[in-house]
Amino acid sequence: MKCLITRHTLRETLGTVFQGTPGEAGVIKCKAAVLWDQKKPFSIEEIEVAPPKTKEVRIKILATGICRTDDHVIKGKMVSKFPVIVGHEATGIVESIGEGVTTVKPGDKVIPLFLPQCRECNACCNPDGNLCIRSDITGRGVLADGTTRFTCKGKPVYHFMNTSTFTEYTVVDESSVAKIDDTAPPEKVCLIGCGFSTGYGAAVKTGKVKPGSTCVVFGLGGVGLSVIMGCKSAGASRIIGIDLNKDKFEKAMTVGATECISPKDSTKPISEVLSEMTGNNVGYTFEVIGRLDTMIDALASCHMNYGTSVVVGAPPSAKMLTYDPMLLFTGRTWKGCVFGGLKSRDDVPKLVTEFLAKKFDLDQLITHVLPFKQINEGFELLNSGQSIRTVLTF
Ligand code: COD
Ligand code: ZN
Repeated sequence: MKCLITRHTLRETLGTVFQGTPGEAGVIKCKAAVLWDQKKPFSIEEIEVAPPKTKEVRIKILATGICRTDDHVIKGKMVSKFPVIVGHEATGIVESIGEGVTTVKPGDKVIPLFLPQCRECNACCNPDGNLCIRSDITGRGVLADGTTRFTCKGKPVYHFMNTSTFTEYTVVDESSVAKIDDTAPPEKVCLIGCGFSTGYGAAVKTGKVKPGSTCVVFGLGGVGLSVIMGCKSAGASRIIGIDLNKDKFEKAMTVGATECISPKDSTKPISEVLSEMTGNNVGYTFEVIGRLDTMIDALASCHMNYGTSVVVGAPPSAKMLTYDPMLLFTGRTWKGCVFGGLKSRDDVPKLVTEFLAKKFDLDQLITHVLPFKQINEGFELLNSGQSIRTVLTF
């Protein structure tokens, strides 16, 4: 797709960049997938993308993954204002920067970050924290200054989770962008912007899986597979995958599971099955489904004294959980994490470097690659369960 850029000319290379003074780039007209309302398909529209203001960065998107959270907005399960440009798992090139931006420059290859890292708030300053105060978890749909950079047919269009990547160009706050290695393949490392890191970080950063341990992963979708990769990379000697759908087992074994079971194969509670299988030695469990019953199953399945259970799946909103506190009294640790507990601006570039060093393989997670304009087809693949990750290329 071609973009019409006013006031300045872009180089037609990967480094499509504005060469002028920060803060002086013009408006860009380009194509974006706009959601005008919930429960409606995406509409490919011409939009205007305003130049980045102070401490903002305008990015040309090269590739973007489709994540279940984007679909939550379409289905109305996640609060959002409309019209909106969703998408939050991408790779791009910095096209221009606003005044005061110091950590990226035009031409840099970057990953936009749905979880910002301002490096000033309590969560950012604490070595164990990552839920930056600037995260847009309430669906404000605007940048830090309270306004949007997108317009379409004369109407403002809202941002999504500080990223909005289903567009040829987006604008993000500097706290929501990480520079990555120039040689990284955009259509692969975009997964490090969400799905992969959410699972992998849950194992290596939040769970702190120890070498030689036994891990159990409940839910073998793309995020669960990434948890398995994290457990493997941390040196777990036994990784048991659990899913109702046995079709998920083969891929799980390919990425590092040592065995897979379905809860349907036994009448016993899954915690008993796992205890028998492992000689009562499950060090870590991960809930990667987002269900209340499996959160309790996962907690009960780790060792009663030294076990750790990590909630990775987002719980259904407005639902409460009842559990026997004895499960915790005996010594278990129950944790949760967003983005795997990773500090986004610090850890995303490191993960890209580790990917380039072949520490893990993202190809296993990418089942489909489609041109951006086929975005609605990409969501059909997600909803029919045919895809793990679909990546859209521009
Ligand atoms: N028992 C066993 N397996 C089950 C059960 C069950 N009762 N129910 C479903 N499953 C299996 C399904 O067969 C499927 O294989 C798997 O669980 C779920 O996988 P997917 O493909 O639906 O989903 P993922 O892996 O892409 O993502 C699932 C999450 C729950 C991790 C995701 O929806 C989520 O909550 N992500 C974390 C939230 C977050 O960090 N959001 C920020 C930006 S995304
Ligand atoms: Zn996501």
